[in-house]
Amino acid sequence: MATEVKRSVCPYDCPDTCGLLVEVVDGRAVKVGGDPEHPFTRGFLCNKMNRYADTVHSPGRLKTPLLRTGPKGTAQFRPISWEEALARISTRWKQIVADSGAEAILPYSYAGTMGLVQRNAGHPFFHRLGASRLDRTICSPAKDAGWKALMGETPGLHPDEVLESDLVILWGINAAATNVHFLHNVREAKRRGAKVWVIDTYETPTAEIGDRLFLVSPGSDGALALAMMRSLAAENLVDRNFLANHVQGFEEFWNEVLSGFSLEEAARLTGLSAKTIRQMALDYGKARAPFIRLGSGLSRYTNGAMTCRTIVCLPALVGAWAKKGGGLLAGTSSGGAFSIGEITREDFMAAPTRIINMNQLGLALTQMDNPPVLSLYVYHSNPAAVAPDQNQVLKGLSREDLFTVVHERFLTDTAAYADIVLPATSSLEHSDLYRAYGTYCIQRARPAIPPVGESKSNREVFGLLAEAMGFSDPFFRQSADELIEHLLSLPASLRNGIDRSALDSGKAVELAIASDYKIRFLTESGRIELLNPRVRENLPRYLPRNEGGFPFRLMTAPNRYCLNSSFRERDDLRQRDGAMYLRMNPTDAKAKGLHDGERVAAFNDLGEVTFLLRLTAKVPQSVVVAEGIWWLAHCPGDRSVNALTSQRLTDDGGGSTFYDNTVDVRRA
Ligand SMILES: Nc1nc2c(c(=O)[nH]1)N[C@H]1C(S)=C(S)[C@@H](COP(=O)(O)OP(=O)(O)OC[C@H]3O[C@@H](n4cnc5c(=O)[nH]c(N)nc54)[C@H](O)[C@@H]3O)O[C@H]1N2
Ligand SMILES: Nc1nc2c(c(=O)[nH]1)N[C@H]1C(S)=C(S)[C@@H](COP(=O)(O)OP(=O)(O)OC[C@H]3O[C@@H](n4cnc5c(=O)[nH]c(N)nc54)[C@H](O)[C@@H]3O)O[C@H]1N2
Ligand code: SF4
Ligand SMILES: [Mo]
Repeated sequence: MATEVKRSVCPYDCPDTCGLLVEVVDGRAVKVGGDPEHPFTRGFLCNKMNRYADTVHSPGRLKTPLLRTGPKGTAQFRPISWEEALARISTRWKQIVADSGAEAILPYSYAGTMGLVQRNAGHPFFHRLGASRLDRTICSPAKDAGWKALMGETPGLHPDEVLESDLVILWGINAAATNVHFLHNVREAKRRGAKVWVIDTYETPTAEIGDRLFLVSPGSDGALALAMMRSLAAENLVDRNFLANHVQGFEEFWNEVLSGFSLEEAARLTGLSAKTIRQMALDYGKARAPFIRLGSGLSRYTNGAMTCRTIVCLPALVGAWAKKGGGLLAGTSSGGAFSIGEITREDFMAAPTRIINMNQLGLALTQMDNPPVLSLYVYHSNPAAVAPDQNQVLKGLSREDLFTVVHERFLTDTAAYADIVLPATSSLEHSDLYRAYGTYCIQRARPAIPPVGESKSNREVFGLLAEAMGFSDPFFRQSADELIEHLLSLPASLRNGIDRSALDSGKAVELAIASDYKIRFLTESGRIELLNPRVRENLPRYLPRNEGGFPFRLMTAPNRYCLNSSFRERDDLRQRDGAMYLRMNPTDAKAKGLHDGERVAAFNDLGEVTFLLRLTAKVPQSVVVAEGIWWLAHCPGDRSVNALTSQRLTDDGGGSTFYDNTVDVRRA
């Protein structure tokens, strides 16, 4: 049988958004590799995706719709036809709408696929239905709020600029796991003489690339940034010319915040010495073109938006933006490349409906009234594993009166609680349009293989549900490709000059950001707004983290072997990950009489989770680390890490606070 090679795109929630080359034999993907012509992928994939064919053709793929036959959570189902599944769903929903109103129905989706069309496919349907709306804030809205407070709509620094930098700071990002292709650029910068700093709360694999590793107390980075800026000003290392021409409010910032913020205070909060902080300021201030890559780790705290906002001030003070290679990359803002409104169709909403924060799903399912949530429709997300306060989420999902439908590729922890499960296509089986959030590339994908089993794409399923509910708008009958053609026919300045035929052929093309984007700031005043009169706190300042009440601060960071709860279907990756470890400093373990390899329980007010203990000096005292999100079936106990994380929100943006939790640990 002949091998065909087809282009596709990595659909996962990763800033790199790699280009793929898929080898197809007889309708099956047999090999997936990186596209050598993709400017960021450069022909190699991460260790998760270089065996993507094993995910796509995994024996665990769902192949037919399923109907629950046992108690919720026990994953007992029998196969049913699509006709029966759609009839059951629409009958139940019509009843709920008649009895309680459509707001009793809640969609829940997030990042299983990042393709714009499939990802947002449910919005028009649920708007037309009049369902409750979901505030999709589980990831990094606090980081966005921090960036926007100063920089408005200014695009993030192009990742290739790092090649021109002489000081690269990887701040709150474990790029070896979450942004591997960026590290290619960082290595090249290093080869050209740049120094690399890593600022984190424990020694991650990314520390290997750093010349210096600075470990801070979790949630204290705002204090570090403020103290560095105070030193920069005190040592006359601020760029007065840049401040005068491009920055608003430095004087107020100095008078009201920086002048009163001592190095000693920052040392107490961060755990770094005052001498170290001052030296960091001197090195940063003297660097020719310092480049900060800001991760989202430090934004997932009750002070997260303010922490990010404070760090975003640093390049403004030293005028780094004016230098080739200098500035800060929090994320690329390529959103304007497409008219997202044509996909989400807010205009289908007859009247604004209530909005439920996705970080508070547990509360919504157990305590909401007027009306209570009576039906939950989950697609491309796994809230039983990824949402905070797992005990409350599972309590809600266990409700006998909650009608839950889950559209999935695998029988996840969430699907185990469904009344009806629908089988979903993988990215190789449907069309989509992608834009990256760590580069300026966009790409179009067409199906490389036919659907596995009876699986259907998000867009197809919402078309069928619309028909079953009697929604007649022709929009619901449009195919994904028709919608993509429509989106591409609408003008957008970011797409000016792109090679449309390259895009249509499946190749990645780069958006053209304005050449003066680092000097013409897209804020109300046209300047970087250290002082921003339009936000609640006019100036950045130090906000404390959540203090918690238990002795260890719990880091629940991503790792290389999974992506949130995705890829847990893969035996090879789980084996390389080892087991669900809790990593702890040997001195802390000794004080508690705990030993490497034993079963321990981490606990707090919210719950208790069993881990295997791993002792390592890479984790500082008073911190414990649980990397990756495990499926319950693979846990040593009956809960995974999010039974320890709270539904508290960030200071701005309504974000999650996954890293701002404390626990105690004992032998299990
Ligand atoms: N392999 C893999 N890749 C992924 C993911 C994954 O799960 N696995 N997740 C994807 C998703 S959805 C996203 S949003 C991104 C995640 O991207 P990021 O949120 O940027 O995640 P990380 O790169 O792990 O960065 C988090 C880092 O912040 C550190 N950290 C936590 N608290 C603090 C703090 O107070 N101060 C400092 N300085 N550091 C702190 C953590 O220890 C961790 O190393 O990655 C995406 N890519
Ligand atoms: N403790 C802790 N919890 C976290 C985080 C953390 O750092 N620590 N990170 C948080 C972050 S940043 C994020 S973004 C969230 C992400 O949380 P989620 O958005 O829930 O992401 P995944 O866990 O990857 O689950 C996505 C699911 O979508 C399914 N899927 C994939 N493609 C499709 C498709 O085309 N259609 C359908 N219907 N299904 C599909 C996959 O099989 C998978 O089960 O997790 C958050 N949870
Ligand atoms: S690095 Fe990220 S975008 Fe690239 S293949 Fe891996 S998960 Fe996908
Ligand atoms: Mo995320």
